[in-house]
Amino acid sequence: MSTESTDVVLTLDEVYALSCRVLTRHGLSDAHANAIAHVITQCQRDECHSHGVYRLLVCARSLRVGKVNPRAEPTLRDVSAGIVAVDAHHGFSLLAFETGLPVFLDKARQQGIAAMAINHCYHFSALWPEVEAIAAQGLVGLAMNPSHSWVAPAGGKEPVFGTNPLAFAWPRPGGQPFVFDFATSAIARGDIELHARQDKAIPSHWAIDSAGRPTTDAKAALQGAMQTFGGHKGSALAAMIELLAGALIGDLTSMESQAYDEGVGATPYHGELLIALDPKVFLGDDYEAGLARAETLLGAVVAQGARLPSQRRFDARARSLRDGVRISRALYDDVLALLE
Ligand code: NDP
Ligand code: PYC
Repeated sequence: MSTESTDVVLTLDEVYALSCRVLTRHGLSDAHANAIAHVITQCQRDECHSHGVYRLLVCARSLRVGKVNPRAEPTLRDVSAGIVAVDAHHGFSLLAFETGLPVFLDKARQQGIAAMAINHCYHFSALWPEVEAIAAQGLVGLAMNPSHSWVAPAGGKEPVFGTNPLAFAWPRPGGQPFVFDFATSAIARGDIELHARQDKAIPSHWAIDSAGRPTTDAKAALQGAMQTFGGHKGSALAAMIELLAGALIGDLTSMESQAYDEGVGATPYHGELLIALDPKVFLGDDYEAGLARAETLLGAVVAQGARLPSQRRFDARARSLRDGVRISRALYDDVLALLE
């Protein structure tokens, strides 16, 4: 660890070890702590600050309020040839994802398409590590989940939807996959929380205050309602995610998750839906030609100087692998305080 002015620089091994210490100190089993530390380290490595080391504070608070089962052992249910369900039994989602992944991928390879429902989980993480894990196996991946009802529908002022992320990954021959992962709100709530921690103003299109007026005050935004991205389009996608990754998989919507929380301030409790598609099954003998056509398409984007989503992350990843990661002294001190 080295320090420079107000930042602290950590190696990735140090981030992982610190995360494990904090999480086990708060009662998590080693299996949960390792799964979570792995994803938090990946997010900090890729400079996804809203879902990196900052999430240790969120996990610790969620454990302290006593709702999460810190030693839950996920169980699998073989729903059909193309569907597997993983019950997280009130634990965090990430161990459930790891537990279900091999069966889910197997089903996708056999059927060409498969779905995995994760149920009854506390969820705080970014989705790109999960769709990247699917693409690393040569499959196309989609993931989505509700959260707490923090977001007003386009045209309304009262929170109904969660920040509902949608992530997609497409495997590319010999390179990083094509990946996007975004909240269907204008920004992840974690980003507004980070602005509030630092007393920084937010853009006025991110949220309205509790009186329904656009606000640049991050704290007022957290008390009011977030806005969807792209107006009615983000609103429709947010609704789709409530339906697919809530009602369809027999789990809570964001409104229900918020009510379930009873005001204690834990991370949202609900389900997640993942879909994997195998290009080898879809394309058969045309597999290589199909992937080559995808490369032509993606090449036409970058050829004109536009960037692909996730390119910032991949650049940050290369930098962090070389130089370590940088977090603010204030955040580092707050994380260390969790060990006291
Ligand atoms: P951003 O708006 O920062 O980024 C969304 C996506 O757009 C990323 O893939 C990003 O790639 C890409 N992107 C950004 N700018 C450009 C550009 N100029 N050109 C091309 N692509 C671009 O993310 P959000 O704030 O919406 O979400 C952040 C994270 O929060 C996500 O990982 C999401 O999973 C997580 N989240 C989790 C929730 C949960 O319930 N668990 C709820 C809500 C969000 P790049 O990263 O390379 O910039
Ligand atoms: O940043 O919106 C968010 C979020 C919700 C749950 C986890 N992250």
